[in-house]
Formats: sequence, structure tokens, C-alpha cells
Amino acid sequence: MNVLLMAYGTPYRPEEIEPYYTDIRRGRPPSPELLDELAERYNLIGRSPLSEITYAQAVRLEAALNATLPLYSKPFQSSPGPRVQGPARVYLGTKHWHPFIAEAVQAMAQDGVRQAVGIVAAPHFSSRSIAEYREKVEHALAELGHPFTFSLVEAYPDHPGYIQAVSGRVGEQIWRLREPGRALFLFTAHSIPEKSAQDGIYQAQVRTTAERVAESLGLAHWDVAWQSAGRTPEPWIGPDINERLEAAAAQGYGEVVVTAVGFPSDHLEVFYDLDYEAQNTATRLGLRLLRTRSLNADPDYIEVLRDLVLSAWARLP
Ligand code: FEC
Repeated sequence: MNVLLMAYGTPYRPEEIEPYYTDIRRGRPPSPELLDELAERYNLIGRSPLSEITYAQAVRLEAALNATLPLYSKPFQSSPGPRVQGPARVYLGTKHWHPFIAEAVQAMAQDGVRQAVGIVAAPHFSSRSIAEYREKVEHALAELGHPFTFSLVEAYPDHPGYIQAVSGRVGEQIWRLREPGRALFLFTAHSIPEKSAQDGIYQAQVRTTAERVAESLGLAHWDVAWQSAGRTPEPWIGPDINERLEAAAAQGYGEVVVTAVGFPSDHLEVFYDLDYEAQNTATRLGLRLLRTRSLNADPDYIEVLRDLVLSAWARLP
């Protein structure tokens, strides 16, 4: 069984921020002002832990798959029947930095992979996220002459294990609230430009996750907000988390729990946009903001990935 686990990627060192940012901007180098501003954001959080977390997810997913697969159950089977499963191997490919998705696809081809399942450490489909991961894999496969067949898990906004994992962590914050019944629960995901979100699929999937978590905990007051909109003049989907906090204060809320359902892992957009920027906004407004901890490479999230990969593998022709 071969798996390609994908995530956003992050620069390992300060000097890598510029080429990383250029890659995000599809080859257009950022202006010195934009570059300084991004470098300052990384500097403020120390550095992003995304690469370590993504590596841990890959290693643990591989171990989890190998611990449960009926390995070599029928190694020399020649007649039709259940698919023979070899040991699982998880390859890691990231969208905007090394190991690039194309590098992972190349390694898989060199290893003689014939079939593979792909999954992204991001639960919601959008034309600016999962669709771009798929395009990168397809492009790399085409460059290599299509050495293997590939099937991608496109989204998992309401996977029961994912909802349970997020709900458990939101539940931890409920214990810290002074008045749980009067608090507002905000569920966030990365904003994308409005023109890339016209079909509404992304917004609907993020709302589904929020709704399921809210239902499972019986939350009285909850909403979806968007974070981390890019530094471009075009309109991005909103309300932005900072605007939503302003509205929350105006609505009379005193405590807010923010849960980044769009991001399984801790990284720049969690540590800067939520823990620094949104936290500053909340302080200015006199709001108490609690941020739900991320899933990272915790066993319950690895179990979600394992379940999705096994189902996708079983559906392969
Ligand atoms: O910790 C790190 O170093 C990386 C954190 C990181 C994650 C992430 C996830 C998503 N993004 C999505 C969409 C966009 C669009 C643009 C864009 C730009 C940036 C920039 C940085 C950045 N993103 Fe990101 N994103 C992360 C980091 N992202 C840095 C560049 C500076 C800035 O604008 O803030 C605009 C691109 C353009 O200019 O054309 C669109 C989406 C996700 C969630 C899905 C996923 O994880 O893939 C959607 C993590």
C-alpha cells in the first residue's frame, strides 16, 4: 500500500522565506515590503512547527497502517479475490517547499509504485487548496509518463473521528469558561478569494464541520469566521475573524472560543493570525479569547487519516 500524504510546507530557515513566498505567488517574487512583513511574522512566532508536525503525521500514519493491515495475508494469490496488501509506505510531499509534491511523486515512481492513495492534511475542498494539490500530483505524474495510478481523498469535513477529535478539544476549552452558556464559539478556516469560492463548496464544507461539532457539544452560540486572507486587493471571503470579534463584542459576548477547523496542524496562521493578531484584537475589545489546541500528529487524528486511506485504497480498481 502506497500513500502520498500532503501538506502546505514551510521554510526551514529564514533565507528560505523568499523562495517559499515566490512559490506561493506562482513564481512572482514578493516586493521587499511584503517579504519583510512575512519574515517579521515568522520572527514573531519563533518559527513555524509545520514541517516537524507533518513529518510526525507521515511517520505515525505509516506505523498505524502497518500495525493494522493484514500483511502478506495472501502473498502469492493469483485468482480474483481480496487485494493483496504489501506493507504500507507513506511518502510526504508539500505544496510550497521541500519535499515538494513533485519530488515525492518522483521517489514513488523510482520505488516502482503502481497504485497510490493521496490525502491532504486539510479537511475541506476548495479550488485554492485540495484542487491545487491534485493538480500538482497530476502534473508530476504526467511529466514522468504516468508511472502509477493515483486516487485522492478529496475532503473529510464530517468524518465522525474528525468531528470527535475536534469536539474533544473544544470541550477542553468549555471547562475553562466562566459562563459556558453565554460564550461564543467561532470556527475558522483559511479565507480564499471570493472569485475562487463562487461555487460555495468550501464554505458549505467548513460550515458542516462547525455544525457537527456544535451539535455534538450542544453549543448554544456559534458561527463560522475566516482567517489569514492574503495581501491582495481582491475581495476574500469573510467575515474575517477580527471583524467577527468586533461584532461579538458589540453583541455583548465576553468570552470567545476560537477553533481553527480548517487546519489540523499548528503553524504560522495559527500562531500569528490567531494567537497573536486575533488575541490582540480580543484584548483591545475586552474579550476573553480561548484558542482550541490543534490535532497535530495526535493518535486520534492519525486514526482519521488511517481510516480514510484504508477506505480509499479499498475503492481502487
Ligand atoms: O507555517 C507555515 O509556514 C505555513 C502556514 C500556511 C498554511 C496555509 C494554508 C492555506 N493557505 C491557503 C490559501 C492561500 C492563498 C494565498 C495564500 C498565501 C499564503 C502566504 C503564506 C501562507 N499562505 Fe496559505 N497557508 C500558509 C501560509 N494561502 C505565508 C503568503 C503570504 C500571505 O498572503 O499571507 C494567496 C496566494 C497568492 O498570492 O496567490 C489563496 C489555504 C490553506 C488551507 C489548506 C492547506 O493547508 O493547504 C486555502 C498552513
